[in-house]
Amino acid sequence: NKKLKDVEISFPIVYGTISFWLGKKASEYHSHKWTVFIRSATNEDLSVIVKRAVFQLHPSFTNPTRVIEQPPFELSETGWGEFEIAITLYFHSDVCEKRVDLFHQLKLYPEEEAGPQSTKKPVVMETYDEVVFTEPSEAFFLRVQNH
Ligand code: SLL
Repeated sequence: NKKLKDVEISFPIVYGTISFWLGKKASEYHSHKWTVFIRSATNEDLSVIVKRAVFQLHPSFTNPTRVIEQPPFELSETGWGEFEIAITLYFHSDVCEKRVDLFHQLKLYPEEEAGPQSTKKPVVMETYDEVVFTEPSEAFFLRVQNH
């Protein structure tokens, strides 16, 4: 598997959370429904490079290590509290042997300026980033070219 020197492949991504307050359906421990996601920032299929995304939730959740092996790389939960979610990306073997760790602070409650909580206005928090692969294999390079 030939490596291409002096070539860099950069993959723009967006990861974050979207959270809905449950309003009348809220209970003490399940006041919000939220989704954590990671996707391509340019509407590419992330599964071209990503084999698996592992989301590490707060230990108060049942089975806090969630493994997603198909797009969309996301999961939804209900809960009451904010915490940091660790996201680990594993790539296809011809893409990269290394993994990437990302961290995202789950946000459930709106900023004061945004007004009171509403079931109609989700709280969105997302981060733009780029995953860069240096000296890609020729196979991977050709695969992204054709996409
Ligand atoms: C806090 N440090 O105290 C944080 C912890 C944990 C949130 C927040 C669990 C829901 C469930 C849940 O929402 N945990 O029991 O399924 O704010």
